[in-house]
Amino acid sequence: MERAMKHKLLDLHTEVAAALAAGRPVVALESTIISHGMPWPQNAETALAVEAEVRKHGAVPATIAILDGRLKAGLTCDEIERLGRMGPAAAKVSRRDIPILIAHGGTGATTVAATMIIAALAGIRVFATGGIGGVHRGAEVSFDISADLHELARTPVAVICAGAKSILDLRLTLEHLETHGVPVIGFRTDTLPAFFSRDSAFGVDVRLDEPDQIARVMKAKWDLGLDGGLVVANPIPAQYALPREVIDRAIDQALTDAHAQDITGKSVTPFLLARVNALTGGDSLAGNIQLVLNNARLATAVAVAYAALSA
Ligand code: PSU
Ligand code: MN
Repeated sequence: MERAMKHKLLDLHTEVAAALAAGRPVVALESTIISHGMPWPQNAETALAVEAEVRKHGAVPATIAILDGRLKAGLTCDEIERLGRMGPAAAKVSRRDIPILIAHGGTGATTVAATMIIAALAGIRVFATGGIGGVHRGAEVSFDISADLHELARTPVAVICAGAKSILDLRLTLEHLETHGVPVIGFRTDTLPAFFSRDSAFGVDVRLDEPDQIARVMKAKWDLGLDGGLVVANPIPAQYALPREVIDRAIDQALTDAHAQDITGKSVTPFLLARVNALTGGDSLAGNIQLVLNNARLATAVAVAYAALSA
């Protein structure tokens, strides 16, 4: 049975601590999606709806962030609202930023990478988000590869996502994951979903149709001492998928704008996400919300199955 691991810099919400101590399923949720991924007030509404979805299906949600210099696993409604209102004024925290925020008592939203680190510290093995970072288009010149990929290589958390947005080079992203030994599992799909689209031209390592099959792969990996995470790619529900040409046009425009404005470093992804949201309007936001809820449902089923295997 897995137990909550304590760390002097980490605050576990009491409900999360109780669930972990009892070996009950917990699902980690990220916060950059709240501050940088969606506009206020839909961001906070979505974060709360995602938590409710996890609860409804039998797990305890643990939204993760750094508040006033403390690592947090499990936020109150007020804390979620605070991050939602801050929006991009909140720091976007990846691995390299964590010690800086801790040292200065800072507040920030955690990316996939930083959420994985804090989840693992807390003893949480399953994490639901929207899309992961990856290898950017043009990375052979820019060297822009998300720290999310390096985290997946080293930190033992399964990340349930809708694949990756095609602001990224999906082929190179998969190559990077392969090199670093990260299994990419397609849930009821043979290809890597591309966030707003249910499929892409790129195959996954294995298609699994049931959550308990995914839990078994997680357990086998970690029982063997193979470090690192897994990507579980869950396609957006069909009724919310966007027409490919609509999304491709928006992404091309966003990339052109980013280039023209010489956007670099950690600003690249938030810039592209905001431009794609603005160019596609309400349709993409509705799809984005629905795919996160869909990922939360699958993550909950996987967490329930994994807890049963570990009991
Ligand atoms: N992709 C999305 N939505 C997001 C992100 C990526 O479709 O919200 C966020 C996640 O928090 C992810 C981060 O971890 O962006 C990656 O940023 P970067 O590319 O700078 O590593
Ligand atoms: Mn980057």
